[in-house]
Amino acid sequence: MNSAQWFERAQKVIPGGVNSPVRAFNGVGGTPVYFKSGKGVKVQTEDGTELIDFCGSWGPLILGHARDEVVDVVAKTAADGLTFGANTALETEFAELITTLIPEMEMVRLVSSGTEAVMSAIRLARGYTGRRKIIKFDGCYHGHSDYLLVAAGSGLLTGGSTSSAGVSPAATEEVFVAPYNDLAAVQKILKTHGDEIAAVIVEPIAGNMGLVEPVAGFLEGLREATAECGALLIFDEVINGFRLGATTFGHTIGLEPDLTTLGKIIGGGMPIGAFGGRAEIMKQLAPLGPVYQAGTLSGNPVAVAAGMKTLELLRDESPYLKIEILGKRLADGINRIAEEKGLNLHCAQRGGMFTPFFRKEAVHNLDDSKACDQKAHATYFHHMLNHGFYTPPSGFEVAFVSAAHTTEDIDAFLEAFEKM
Ligand code: KE4
Repeated sequence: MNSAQWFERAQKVIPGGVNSPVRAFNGVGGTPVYFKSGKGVKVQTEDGTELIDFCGSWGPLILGHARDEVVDVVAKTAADGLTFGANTALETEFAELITTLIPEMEMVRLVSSGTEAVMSAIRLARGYTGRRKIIKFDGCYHGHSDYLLVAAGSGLLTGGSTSSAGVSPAATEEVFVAPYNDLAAVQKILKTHGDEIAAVIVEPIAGNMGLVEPVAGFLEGLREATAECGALLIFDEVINGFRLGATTFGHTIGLEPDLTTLGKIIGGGMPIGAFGGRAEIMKQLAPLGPVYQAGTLSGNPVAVAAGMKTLELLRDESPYLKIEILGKRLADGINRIAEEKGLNLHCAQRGGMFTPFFRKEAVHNLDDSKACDQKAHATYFHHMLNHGFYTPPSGFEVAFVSAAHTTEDIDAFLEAFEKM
């Protein structure tokens, strides 16, 4: 069977044929590609084709597919037991590694997804401050817990809506939404509601409306404004964490949020999320404190083994300069070709993250991103796919260069792009 046949069969038993909406190709049209296997930068599909992958499972695969050391430790750990629902030495060693690499995290709690990490961090912020309301940013996506599905990014943008049915108004009444990079808008909300705000949550570098970097002073301003009114600042680093260095982006720029959420890379491809911060906040969590949070597979040994090995490899090999050089080569190449061919696009890039935006003007927020030509993005996506390159099937996502990519992969990508 090929991808089209699998997709037809899947739609009979899985809503939309997918286990996550953004995989449905609504943003680009056509039939989703079915992956069969992956190794390094290459994936084999159910159509008998081989693709060079620049989506990397939406971010976890900074070391590429099926890195030997990670697969080996997963196999070994699994042979000793898949889950215990009891404490293990490994989860303690993992927590020690995370809190060593992220000094701002005095304590950390493991969960099984980024959504769970953010949902738990928001509940903790509300419990710690005794306040209810939160501020988020238009186009930032923080997983699918009810109160964060307001003006969200990622898959909610390819479905045409940025809020979701089924979310009770009671949940969203407590959410203020400001444009990303608009510090004045946040200050205006805090002027009236500052003493009601439990937390401001932000993607320090936004990755769910395409790659949108913070303008100078934006994050620093959020830190100052939240400290002033007693709200907690939450950096959602599910994409950013361990992306540009073997730590958080907040630590890299010397900005300390009150809580940080993590996911993707820290699981090395297995289901893990985490949230952490100062001990005095984290100790509000059950069983020590009144904020309840739990999970059957939290700290699961197999997932922890994959994450631990991944972070150890990132700490020891530090592939970040190589990834930055390759990312820049790719973005500079796309921008050069766009200039030469008069294509209406520019490529944003930071480290291994990149997004070709189909408009010339810079993109600083969701309105800018939505003003891009999504039809042109779809044409780009399918052109690259037909030439053997897999990029995210949505213009509102970030593509990823990994440590497994080579200069040859980048140049081959650019050669194909040049044929647009
Ligand atoms: P998960 O629950 O999908 O592990 O993480 C939610 C999440 C939280 N915070 C940020 C900044 C995120 O980017 C995400 C999830 N990212 C999307 C893609 N940008 C996951 C892809 C999908 O939904 O299938």
